[in-house]
Amino acid sequence: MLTAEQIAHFHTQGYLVIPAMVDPVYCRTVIAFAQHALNEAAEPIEYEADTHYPGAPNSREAEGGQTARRILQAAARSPLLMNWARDFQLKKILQQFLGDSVYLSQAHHNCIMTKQPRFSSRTGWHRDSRYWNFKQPELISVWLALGREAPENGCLKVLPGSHLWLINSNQLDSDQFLRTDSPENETLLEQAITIELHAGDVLFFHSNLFHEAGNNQTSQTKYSLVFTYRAADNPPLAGSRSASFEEIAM
Ligand SMILES: O=C(O)CCC(=O)C(=O)O
Repeated sequence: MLTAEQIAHFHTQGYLVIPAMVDPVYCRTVIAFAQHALNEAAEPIEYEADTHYPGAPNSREAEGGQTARRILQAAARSPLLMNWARDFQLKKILQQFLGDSVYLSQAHHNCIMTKQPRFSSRTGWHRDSRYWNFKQPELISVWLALGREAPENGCLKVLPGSHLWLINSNQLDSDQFLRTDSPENETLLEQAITIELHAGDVLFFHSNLFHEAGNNQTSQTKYSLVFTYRAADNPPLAGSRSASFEEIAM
């Protein structure tokens, strides 16, 4: 169970890291699973080229265009991944934030994120909730580091407390990224902190928390397993992409 301080940290800062929550042996097994999926090009996969983010290849046909970014639909791929998505200890933690009845969304994240050395892109400051459609933008994503995550391989940065900020549309660009060229955002962006993780560390973050990540400048692929959860009384809006996959009760 989390301490009162950990719970308060999540509520005020919008994120919480639990170090060494998962056995590194499990992490290595998931990396091996991911490498096999990449070698087999086992769809569904999102490619760097699909994102059109800075640094991504221009198309799937361009040099590096076959570089994967996310191995999608992770939970349904194997009991290996589903077991962590529905882990008992994880459920107990999520219940402290979301109440007794917690659902795993298969429509969002639900992936092994890969950040590969040669063709990885940079992700600007954004809230995951920008394209998600739920009654409230109050979901929690659970980011399991499968290996070391540091600035040199493109780890996450977050703006602490930004899940509570009121942001005007003129502070965002047309894709709803926080504009880095806006004087209004200067003091906000100065508050950024880097989330360095080791294999087995778990980052919990609110779907309204602004976060960004750089590209991978090392020679090793970075892997993270990421799932998203909601409370029972926060269903996806009917007909939206958020409702397009069955949800799984924890
Ligand atoms: O690792 C990254 O590049 C960032 C991923 C991310 O922010 C997201 O998928 O929402």
